[in-house]
Amino acid sequence: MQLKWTAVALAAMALVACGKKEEPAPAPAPSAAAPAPAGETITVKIGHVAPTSGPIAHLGKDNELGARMAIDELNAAGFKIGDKVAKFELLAEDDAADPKQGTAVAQKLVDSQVQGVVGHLNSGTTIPASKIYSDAGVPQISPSATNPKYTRQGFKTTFRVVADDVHLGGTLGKYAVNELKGKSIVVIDDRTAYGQGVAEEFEKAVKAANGNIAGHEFTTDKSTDFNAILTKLKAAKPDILFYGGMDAVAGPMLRQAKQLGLKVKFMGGDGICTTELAKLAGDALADDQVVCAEAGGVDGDLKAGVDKFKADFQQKFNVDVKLYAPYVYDAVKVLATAMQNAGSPAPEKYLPELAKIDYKGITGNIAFDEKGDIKNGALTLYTYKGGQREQIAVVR
Ligand code: ABU
Repeated sequence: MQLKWTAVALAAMALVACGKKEEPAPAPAPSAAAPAPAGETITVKIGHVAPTSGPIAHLGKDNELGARMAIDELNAAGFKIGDKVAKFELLAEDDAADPKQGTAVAQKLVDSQVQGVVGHLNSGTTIPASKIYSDAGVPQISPSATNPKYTRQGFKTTFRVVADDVHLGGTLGKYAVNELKGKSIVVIDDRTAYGQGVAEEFEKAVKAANGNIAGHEFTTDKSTDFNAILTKLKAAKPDILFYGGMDAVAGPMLRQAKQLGLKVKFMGGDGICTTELAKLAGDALADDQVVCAEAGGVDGDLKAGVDKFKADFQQKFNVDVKLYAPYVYDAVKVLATAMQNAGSPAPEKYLPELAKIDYKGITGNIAFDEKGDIKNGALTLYTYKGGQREQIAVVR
């Protein structure tokens, strides 16, 4: 024993002799799974990603404010996980709807040790980012990315609280043929994961209903001049034009279609189905001209809850809900509830609870199938009258 002590003392003296200070043992790395001491709060970091810059920044901000609303409510309510009060922190990132920036901010959130992520907004960013979250074991709920591939990669961490493009494009394709009685249907898509995907599903459904696709042209999510492709499609004498893309492009496209004398019903998925479309299209948006679908649906008794959310949102942020803020709000609450059910915010502890969640949100009942997709997802078909979005029907 004496010999051992002497050896340690000699080693320390040797360190001093060569000018090195003996370092204290390093503190253990902070772990999301480490329990907080009794009586203290625990901090829970939730990441959120959406494009808060660029052409669809208005939609990215809408999503981010939905997350902010939920986080503020959870903190104000003293939401408990186990016997600790949880203090939720929102780590909000901008991916500019760009896949590369999407993966960069996903890695940043993982490095910041977020315990869950809500986002991203776009399919083109959500899909590549999901690999990063999956590799890190961080649960991710997308409130708006609708490309089916997102939940079909075999990842255990991917969830979605809205319907996908198979449902959206399929329903709209059938509607174009069976309800709108389209005879010459043309398509434009923006070549993004979302725009291309939803347009393909629309086309498939039109053909399955024995409808006629008379042309398909392409643009990008940043284009502003559509005269060449609209002129080409005009030759097919279309009665319906379906656009696979977002409202920031659909608005100017409607204006240019009007200038060219192209009289068509204008259809699109959730990306165009925003309260902003009327502003972006201006007087080119005729009553009943647009038919689009939101990838969620609220009707009956649930409507009062969403209406209250929209009024509270307006009052808190002085801006109207544009599209998916209620779904983002629910997604954050779903993460918190799964953590509460597990008694822990540690991803590996609450992930099994998330997979079997049965949560009554303002947007409806949220439970996931084996892929992580919402069970019994709804769609809401809308048109616009007097510049206001008006519901046609909720369909399942
Ligand atoms: N679902 C429409 C907008 C987001 C996306 O899927 O890219």
